[in-house]
Parts: sequence; structure tokens; C-alpha cells
Amino acid sequence: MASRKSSQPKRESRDKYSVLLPTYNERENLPLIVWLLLKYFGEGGYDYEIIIIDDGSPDGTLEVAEQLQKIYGKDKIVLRPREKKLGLGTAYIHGMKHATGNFIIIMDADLSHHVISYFIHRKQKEGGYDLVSGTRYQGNGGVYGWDLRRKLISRGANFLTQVLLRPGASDLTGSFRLYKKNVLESLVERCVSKGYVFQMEMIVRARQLNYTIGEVPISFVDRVYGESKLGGNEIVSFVRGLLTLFATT
Ligand SMILES: Nc1nc2c(ncn2[C@@H]2O[C@H](COP(=O)(O)OP(=O)(O)O)[C@@H](O)[C@H]2O)c(=O)[nH]1
Ligand SMILES: *[C@@H]1O[C@H](CO)[C@@H](O)[C@H](O)[C@H]1NC(C)=O
Ligand SMILES: [Mg+2]
Repeated sequence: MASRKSSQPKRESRDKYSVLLPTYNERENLPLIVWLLLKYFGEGGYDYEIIIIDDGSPDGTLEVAEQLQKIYGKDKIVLRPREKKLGLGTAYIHGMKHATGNFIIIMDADLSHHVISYFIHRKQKEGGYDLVSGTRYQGNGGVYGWDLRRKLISRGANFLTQVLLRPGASDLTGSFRLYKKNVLESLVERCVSKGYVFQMEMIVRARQLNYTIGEVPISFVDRVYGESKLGGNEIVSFVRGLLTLFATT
């Protein structure tokens, strides 16, 4: 009985992963992504929590999240809803403030990332990185299910940013990442953008602060259920945000 403690793997036992899932109209997707995460982290013997940040989705995503919390428990499913749609960047920051893990994983709730959630923390352990970013533009990464317009927007955004800011990472707008919590906090302190440009600014600032960045190739599979929230407005504000960063960094 006395040896109980020493039979636990030491390295893993101190690490806790807080997975942030921002949702806006993800009623159909949420149960499956949550189940996949619970299965993976649970079976792997990890310490973890899933923080769902719903922005008043009209489709009733929050009610689904409450059901999931009843099934899986309040220590595993943490709900941090907000009244209305306030943007992705601030949703991450809001979720982060309630995170109890020393690592933060951010991912989309629409199953675009589910297959690869398994590799990002291993990559972190390999190199002790401050930040690991999923990349669609290296190795066997890729994008599936997007039309030409959407591919051009993503490629264009990446290209423009590479040229203007030379951030030293291949996928700047992707939203599958792992951060050390203290690193994310220090980046957020300096971050000025709120929408889609947030992801890019985080990488650019990480490079400025000399944080180490690892990359894992990912296949991004476009959502089956629901609609993308990327519209003309986000594109305009992305370019505006990019130019602001270019002017101020
Ligand atoms: N809380 C919150 N989540 C959002 C907001 N906008 C998008 N999301 C979520 O962020 C993730 C990515 O959004 P999505 O529309 O799929 O972007 P895309 O994959 O680039 O087309 C999904 O889980 C969305 O439900 C927002 O304003 N607030
Ligand atoms: C980052 O590294 C560069 C080159 O070594 C150095 O000049 C710069 O001051 C460092 N920046 C910070 C914020 O530590
Ligand atoms: Mg999506």
C-alpha cells in the first residue's frame, strides 16, 4: 500500500491539459468531439478538463453542453458561456482564465481537428516547446473539403503574413494549438486582436518573445454539420488587423 504513489508515472502526474472548445451553433458536433476527447485523455490516463465557451448560440448548444456535463461530471466538463457572440479571440481568453491545467489546448468544436488531437502534446514533450502549432502547410498536412475560394483566402492570409511579418511558422491562421499556460498568458497580455486574426498575432508575438515553437502536420477536414462563421466581415477585419500588426511591430 505504501508504494502506491511511486507506481504512478512521475512526469505525467503533474501535467494537466485544459482543452478550450469555443462554440457557436455546434449542437450536432459537440457530443462527438467531447466523447472523442474524453476517450483519448481518459484512456491515456491523463489529467484533463474540457472547457466549453459558448457564445449564446441560438441553436441550443449550451443545453447540449449542460447535458454532457451531467453525464461526464463537472470536473471534466467546465462551462464558461457568454451572453452573445463576442468573437473567437476573446472566447479563448475567457476560457483560459478559468483553466486549471498547466497546458492549454485550443481546437475547433466542429470536428475539423479531431483525428489529430493525439499528437500535439507528444510533440510538446519531445522538444519541450512553449507552443506547438498544427500546420496544414507542411509534411503530410492538408486541407479537405474547402472550395477554391476558401483555400485561396487561407493561403493568401498566410502568404501575406509571411511576407509582412516573417513569423517563422508555416500555418499562422490555424486554430489547433497547444500552449504552456504561462506562455499563453504572457502572449494574451500583448495581444490586441479579437477575431480570426488572433491566431496569427499569437504566433507573431511568440516569435518576438523568443518562445520555442513546434509544428505538427495536420489534416484539416471541413465541417460536416453547421456553417462556417468566416464571412466577408472577418476577411476585412483580418486584413485590417494584419496591417495594424505590421505597422506596430
Ligand atoms: N464562442 C465562440 N465560438 C466561435 C465564434 N466564432 C466561431 N466559433 C467557434 O470556433 C470554431 C471555428 O469556427 P468555424 O466557423 O468552424 O471556422 P472555420 O473552421 O475557419 O470555418 C468553431 O468551434 C466555432 O463554433 C465566436 O464568436 N464565439
Ligand atoms: C530574442 O532573441 C534575439 C536574438 O538572440 C535578441 O536580440 C532579442 O533581444 C530577444 N528578445 C527577447 C524579448 O528576449
Ligand atoms: Mg470550422
